[in-house]
Amino acid sequence: MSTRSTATTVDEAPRQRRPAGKNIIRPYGDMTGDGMVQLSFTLPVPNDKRAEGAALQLAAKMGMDPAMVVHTRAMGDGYTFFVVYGTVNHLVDLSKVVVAERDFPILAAKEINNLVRQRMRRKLVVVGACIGTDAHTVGIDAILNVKGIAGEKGLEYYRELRVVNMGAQVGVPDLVETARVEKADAVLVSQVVTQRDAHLHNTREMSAAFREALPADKRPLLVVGGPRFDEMMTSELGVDRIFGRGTTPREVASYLVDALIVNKKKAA
Ligand code: B12
Repeated sequence: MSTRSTATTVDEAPRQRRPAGKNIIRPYGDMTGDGMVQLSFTLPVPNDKRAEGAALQLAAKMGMDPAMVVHTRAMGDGYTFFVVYGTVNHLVDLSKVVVAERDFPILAAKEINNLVRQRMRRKLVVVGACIGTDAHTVGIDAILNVKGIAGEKGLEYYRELRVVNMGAQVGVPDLVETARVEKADAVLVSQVVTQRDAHLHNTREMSAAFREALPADKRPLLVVGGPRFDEMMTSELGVDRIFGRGTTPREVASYLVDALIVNKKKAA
């Protein structure tokens, strides 16, 4: 049920304010529908008047007109951080917005435990890790560790789940081997660093390694998460599900029982 999650921009709007229609909207800054947006970026120039001019030129080329530089800060030698505030003329057509909808119910911990106990008759095994050089474990720990996040306990809290958390900077061969030895039902991988698309390369490497190492019926459910993933990219990355920022452990536990027990809809 995956289609790309972009807000579609449509035709250029006339400069004057327009009443927002039911589906057509524009940004709100000082007054409804005034089209005002705020943008931040860094340019490789020292923080001076010329830098502000350069920021305004960029803003104008991006369609912000008029635009104001409302904040500048030197970022070390020869770099300046800007916040620019200005008007854009694009409209958003809400009827054309497509996102990855949640297609499973959120269950209570008790229901999750009951489903695992009654239908699997053994513990559901989850192996988690941050792979590649990524050492950002806070996200995966929030999902796996008892302490959890946002008032929800992590997967370790669920009596019928067995969690193996491999921690940071785990190599893909190690992950595959651990998943095999532990007989993982699901592998949960976190990728936070996105420089040079590292999260995409690492995820593709991981899913290819599982496909190579294990036949389809022995392969665990492959789940990745991190704040900058496009949740629509599951098939491109060869994984069953992608979770983005703000994910909670109960959402993940509910997905696991839905995919592994209720609907058995492993796809990757
Ligand atoms: C804390 C932090 C660190 C800590 C990490 C400590 C640790 N043990 O995790 C330290 C100081 C070590 C660190 C180091 C670095 N960091 Co850092 N770090 C951050 C910071 C401030 C917060 C990240 C965080 O903890 N978020 C809170 C968690 C709860 O959120 P989350 O990760 O998004 O997880 C949620 C969801 O995404 C999802 N989720 C995440 N993973 C998974 C997995 C699964 C399976 C599922 C289902 C869900 C899921 O669920 C979670 C809960 O809702 C961010 C900036 C920011 N404000 O986000 C930068 C940031 C991520 N770091 C960054 C960078 C560049 C680095 C360094 C390269 C800096 C350097 N030059 O050394 C190093 C890299 C180290 C490495 N080898 O990875 C950049 C990444 C930029 C990019 N485009 O990739 C950021 C964005 C800062 C920035 N604006 O530049 N960092």
